[in-house]
Amino acid sequence: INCSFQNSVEFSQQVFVHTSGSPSFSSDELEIVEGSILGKHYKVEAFLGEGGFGIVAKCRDTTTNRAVAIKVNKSDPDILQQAHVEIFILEQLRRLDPDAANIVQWNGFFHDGERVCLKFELLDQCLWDYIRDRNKQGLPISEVRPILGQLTNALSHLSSVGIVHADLKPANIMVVNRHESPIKVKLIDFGLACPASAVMPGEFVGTVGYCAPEVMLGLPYNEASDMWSLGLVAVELATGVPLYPSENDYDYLKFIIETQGQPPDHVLDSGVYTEDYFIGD
Ligand code: PIT
Repeated sequence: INCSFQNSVEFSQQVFVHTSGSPSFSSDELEIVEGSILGKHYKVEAFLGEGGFGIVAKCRDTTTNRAVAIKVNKSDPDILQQAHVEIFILEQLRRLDPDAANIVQWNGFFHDGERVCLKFELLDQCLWDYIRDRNKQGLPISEVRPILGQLTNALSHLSSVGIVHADLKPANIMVVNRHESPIKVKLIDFGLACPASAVMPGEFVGTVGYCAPEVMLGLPYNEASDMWSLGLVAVELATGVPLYPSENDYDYLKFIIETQGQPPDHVLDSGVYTEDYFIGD
């Protein structure tokens, strides 16, 4: 397995393009509406999220009357291939207990016509919405601490099975039940995840404002890059606003260098994209 196909879904060459930091909803392209039946017995009740891949819908399993979250992938061949790699990653994660590891529980997949649908446990609200609902004031330390403890636990479990999440951000962290105390969170969206052993420097799509500088520069990366993203999530939880709010990858890298200094020359020299950011010698 290599993760290089991920760029090819939306971008034909080296372009650092990003998934959105915040979710929005629609299903026009997939022709799914409330009341649609997916597979044999999943009735769509609401839309939970959207991305280049397709949508995530809240569905009712009409055989058990249970509510589930279903990720419906578009039938586009590149997205289909991406869905198969995601299934490969989710199968690796089956070695972990999802509750003990603070990762979403995956309950297999089915086909809806040509579309691949992934079934997940239903969770409550992403941290992006959770912070927004508190007027972007930041969460009390009594909540920040347990959330970060659970996320470091999630990263430690991912590392134990050699998986890099590669898109850690508030939109990909879900609160299990916002009315429950203490608060419990789980990691979602392994659509960009990759075995650390199969990382291809320079072939990566992440989110501007959260991804590690080595990833942007096209240097080798590993599980440590998720820890960089977690640091940014930590600041955002505590303050309510992103540490490096940036419109584009150039401004983001500039922010990092202004606050943390420039990477040493020998590091920059081995970056696939160094020339895109640093002009001259
Ligand atoms: C939601 C609500 C929910 C679960 C999810 C999203 C799960 C999303 C997800 C997406 C992936 C993946 C794992 C989980 O690999 O209850 O809005 O691509």
